[in-house]
Amino acid sequence: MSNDVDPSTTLAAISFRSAAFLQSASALNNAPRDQGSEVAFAGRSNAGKSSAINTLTQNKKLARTSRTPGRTQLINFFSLSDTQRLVDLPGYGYAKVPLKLKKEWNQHLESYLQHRQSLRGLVLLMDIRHPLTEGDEQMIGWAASASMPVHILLTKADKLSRGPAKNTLLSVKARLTEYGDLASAQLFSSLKKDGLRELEVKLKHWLTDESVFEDDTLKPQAPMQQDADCQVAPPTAP
Ligand SMILES: Nc1nc2c(ncn2[C@@H]2O[C@H](COP(=O)(O)OP(=O)(O)OP(=O)(O)O)[C@@H](O)[C@H]2O)c(=O)[nH]1
Ligand SMILES: [Mg+2]
Repeated sequence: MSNDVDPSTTLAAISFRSAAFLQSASALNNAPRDQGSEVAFAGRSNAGKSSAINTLTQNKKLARTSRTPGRTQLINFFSLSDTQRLVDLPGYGYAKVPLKLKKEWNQHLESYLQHRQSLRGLVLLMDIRHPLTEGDEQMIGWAASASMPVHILLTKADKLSRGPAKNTLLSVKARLTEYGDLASAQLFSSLKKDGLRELEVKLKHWLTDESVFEDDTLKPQAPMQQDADCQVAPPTAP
């Protein structure tokens, strides 16, 4: 894709390994202060968001993973430094969640993409066997309308052999061409640690590149100013 990052680029060091749990929030009005930079991991329930964060940070206990869909129900914030964060968002598309809750959460997600000033990019995870669900398309649409860069991880790539995996990647990339430089995609496997370097390069770019910050001027002003007394929840036990 046109916005693939050159892995040889020298970027300021970010130690993903030093990631630490910061806080959980049930909604965005009790999220950490909206300053610095953060990258959020979104996707359907069970797509592999928490696993990808653990693979990236080389810490199996950081984000709770589960075979049961809908496990991550809070927004979990992890700090990489005083000014950089990773965010594990609750998954969408889980059939057993009541419709009213689904609608509420959709509004939160859209609002987060539109108004979170510190959000530099969205990592959108899709199980390679079921890419581009209705919920995924909705996320891409919201991100595009907020001029928010999206990087798609086709997760569990170990479940397909090389040829079919590549074909899926090509068809997803073809779907993204209309978004130009705002959207990119790669194969990823937490199990095999495939695609890790490519993801690291993308995240380092988003979390450190000054040009990404210029996009702030394009974003609407945040109506959801964070209050000083953020509600801090204990980390979810592994
Ligand atoms: N084979 C394989 N399984 C994976 C991979 N990544 C995640 N899984 C499995 O998929 C299941 C869901 O992973 P999670 O990381 O908990 O998914 P999630 O997107 O955080 O799920 P929610 O929090 O429920 O939205 C777990 O059983 C993981 O072990 C992968 O790369 N390969
Ligand atoms: Mg999770």
